[in-house]
Amino acid sequence: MRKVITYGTFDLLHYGHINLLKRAKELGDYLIVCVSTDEFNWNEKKKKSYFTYEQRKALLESIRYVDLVIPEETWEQKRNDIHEYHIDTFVIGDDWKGKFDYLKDEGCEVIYIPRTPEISTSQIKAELNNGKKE
Ligand code: C2G
Repeated sequence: MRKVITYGTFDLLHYGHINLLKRAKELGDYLIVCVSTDEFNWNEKKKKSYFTYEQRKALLESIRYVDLVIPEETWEQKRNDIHEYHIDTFVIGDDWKGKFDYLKDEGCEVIYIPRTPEISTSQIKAELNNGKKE
C-alpha cells in the first residue's frame, strides 16, 4: 500500500485545496493530511484561521480522498511522520517548491504539485471584506 502525506492549514476549504488532495491521493492508496493546529498557525505562520483546528479536521475527514487527519504542531515533525506512518510520498503545492527536498534523505519521494490559480483563502477573505462578493 503506497502511503502519501501532505501538510497545510486548509482554512475556508476551497476547490484549490480539493484539487491538491485529489491529485495527492492519485499518487498512492492512502492519504494522510497533517493539518496545522491553531497554535502552529499563529506561532509559526502568523495565520489566524477562520475555522478552528477541530472544524478544519472534521471538514478534511469528510473528503473522499482523505484517509487520516493528524495535527501539524512543528515544522520539524515531517521527518518523524515519514517513519512513523511509513510514508512513500510527500506532496505539497509548488509554492513550497524546493523547501522540503531534504525529506528525500528519509527515503521519501517529494512531489510539488502546481497550485490551482486564482483561488486562495486570503483572497476569499479580502473579497468578502471588500464586499466584492455577497
Ligand atoms: N493549495 C493549492 N492551490 C491553491 C491554494 C492552496 O494547491 N489555490 C495547496 C497549497 O499549495 C498546500 C495546500 O493546498 O499544498 C494547503 O494550503 P494552505 O492551507 O495554504 O497550506 P500552507 O499554509 O501552505 O501550509 O508544513 C507545510 C505547511 O503547513 C503548509
